[in-house]
Amino acid sequence: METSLKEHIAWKKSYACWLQYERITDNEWYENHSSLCRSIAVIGNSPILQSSLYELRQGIQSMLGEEPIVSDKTIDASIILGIYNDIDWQNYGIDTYKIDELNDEGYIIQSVNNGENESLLLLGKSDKAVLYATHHLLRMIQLGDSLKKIKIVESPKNQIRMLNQWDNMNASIERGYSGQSIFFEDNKITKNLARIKDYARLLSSVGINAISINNVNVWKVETKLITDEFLPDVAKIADIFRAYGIKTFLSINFASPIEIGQLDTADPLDSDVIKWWENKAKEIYQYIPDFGGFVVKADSEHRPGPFSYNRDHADGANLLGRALEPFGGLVIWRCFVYNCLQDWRNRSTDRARAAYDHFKPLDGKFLDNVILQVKNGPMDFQVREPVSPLFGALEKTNQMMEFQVTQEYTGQQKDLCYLVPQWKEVLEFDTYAKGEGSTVKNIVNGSLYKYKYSGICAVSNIGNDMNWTGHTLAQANLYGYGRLIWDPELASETIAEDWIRMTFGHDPVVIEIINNMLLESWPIYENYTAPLGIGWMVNIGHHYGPNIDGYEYSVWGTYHFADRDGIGVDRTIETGTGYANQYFSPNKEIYNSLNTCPDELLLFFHHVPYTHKLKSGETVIQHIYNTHFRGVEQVEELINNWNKLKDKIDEIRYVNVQERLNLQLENAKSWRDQINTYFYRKSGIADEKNRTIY
Ligand code: GCW
Repeated sequence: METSLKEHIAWKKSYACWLQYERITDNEWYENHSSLCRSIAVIGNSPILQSSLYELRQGIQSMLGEEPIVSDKTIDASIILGIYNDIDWQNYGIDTYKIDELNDEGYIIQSVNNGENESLLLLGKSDKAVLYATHHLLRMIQLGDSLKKIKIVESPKNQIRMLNQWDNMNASIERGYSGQSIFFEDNKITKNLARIKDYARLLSSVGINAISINNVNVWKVETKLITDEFLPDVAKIADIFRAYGIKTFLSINFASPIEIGQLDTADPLDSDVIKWWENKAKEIYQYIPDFGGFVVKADSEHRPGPFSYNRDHADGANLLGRALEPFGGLVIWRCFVYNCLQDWRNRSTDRARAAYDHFKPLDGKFLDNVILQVKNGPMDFQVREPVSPLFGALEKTNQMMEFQVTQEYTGQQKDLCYLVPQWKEVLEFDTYAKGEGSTVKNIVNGSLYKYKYSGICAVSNIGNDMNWTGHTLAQANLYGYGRLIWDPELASETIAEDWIRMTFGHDPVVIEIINNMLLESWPIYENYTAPLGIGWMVNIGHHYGPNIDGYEYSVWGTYHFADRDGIGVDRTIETGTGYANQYFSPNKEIYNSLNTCPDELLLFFHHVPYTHKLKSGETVIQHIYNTHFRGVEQVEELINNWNKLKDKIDEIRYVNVQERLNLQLENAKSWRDQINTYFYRKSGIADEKNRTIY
């Protein structure tokens, strides 16, 4: 996006996201801390340590108004950074057991005696860890925390903390709602590397350590990203990310040997195909010595895969795993494999079952450097779904969670939907795979089954809009995703509050209003869209706005089965698709029984009459009316609350959110009216409160 300097300055706050580094106005804090921020010494040298120094200098200068002196003598420094191997940390009174506690990306921030003065020691297990410590310190300064007599010991809880870009080389972004790609334009890699560096800074500030830069649907040009036509430019992107501790991955086309290799097959057991991928891997690593590996969508939504050759997904993934193994590369193999040509007459097929049915039987057949990437729910990032039953079901196969930060089904960054509470619920879910306490967070952090590789990834929500995410408040989802997967114990409220303070400052009114708006937004969105876990009811293709029967009469078949008598999908063991049986006990029984199935997932598991009474005491039909009327009122309340901030927020960001809230209101009304009318006409049952139903 071309912008003039003037425009750029006006947009500065939108662009900076949570790295505003506003000048500190709290005089007391300044008095107490300015000497502590006076000078920096970095022990050791590496691109990542250079980035740490750069971030710290910039941040401190901007917040305290004076550029810190950089010294090569620790004795002169008020802030000392380095890797534990390079620093005599015992001299500073750091305990050995604390160092042992850290994982490779962990760090200690501690107040230490340094000659006459108190200094801050930022000690990392690796240079990446030093960078994270630096960001932690900068965050504390932004939040106005005390830096006196501190002792912080931190390690990330998840090993791989990744973002997937769904960017195409023509600059479009699949499911992107914030402009075009920052990586590609005109079927080439962008020359605007400065923006990519700014993205790397934002991501590293919340601890992201891996990224795949192109869409999992790999089309014609993108297939060539792994050829010498593009690898030199991919390497430039990898250099930028590397300096911020982030590994670069590419999505690949399983049919590459045919499309760019002149072979007539992509059969994973064919010796020419095997050789071809081995050579390909060698070539890639010549350009990018620490290349992360491949992300693969195969046999899914018409993309090629091993099924074409009567091979299974272990054959497919291991083909690539073997090729990458000598270089330490990983294969991230997606489990979003299902038959997208359904038939409504056949009640035994069920898209929700597909991932488990395909992958559970293959458990243990994958190589060590293959990781299965599983969407959080069995369908597709709906506002409400149960947790995918594959979590806990794979004992011998590395596994990783896939979330969607981009709001494909949750308002497309027109509607406000803070997703951290949803992700938290998923991570807290107890699968009972090895008895009580087998939570999803303990599966994806690798502790339950001792996976070699594991973690969390998510589809990114950024594009080249000046504010990155379209909706300014959607920045909270990107920030919150990083913070939550670093430490799933953090509360949604804490993450939101930190984000607000860093993004908008410390005015208590601003904090309270935005915090409430964020925390209420997911339930509000759920209120006015598809009820009780049924999902979908969206327009076909673009997935925004209501179209209740959109996918009901489509081969993609994500049904709700509403008729005049009732609604819902019977996924029980006795009379339904049997999906409930994929869970461990007692979840299996809880979902399977109408008596114990939680209200919010009722229609995902059961087909019930409209007069069925929920645990809340309401009937299904009355619940539908109530939530849909309520949802619109709640959006009106969001608007009223935002209006109170008019003089407290810069105009560009204020107006941006205001405009989106107005769009959200239109959307909510349209959902309310279509849903209410539809179900009134189907059921013939009137609203108890006699409100207007068209
Ligand atoms: O959510 C669906 C999207 C597709 C996407 C697919 C997937 C990249 O509607 O756009 O394709 O999932 O996850 O592969």
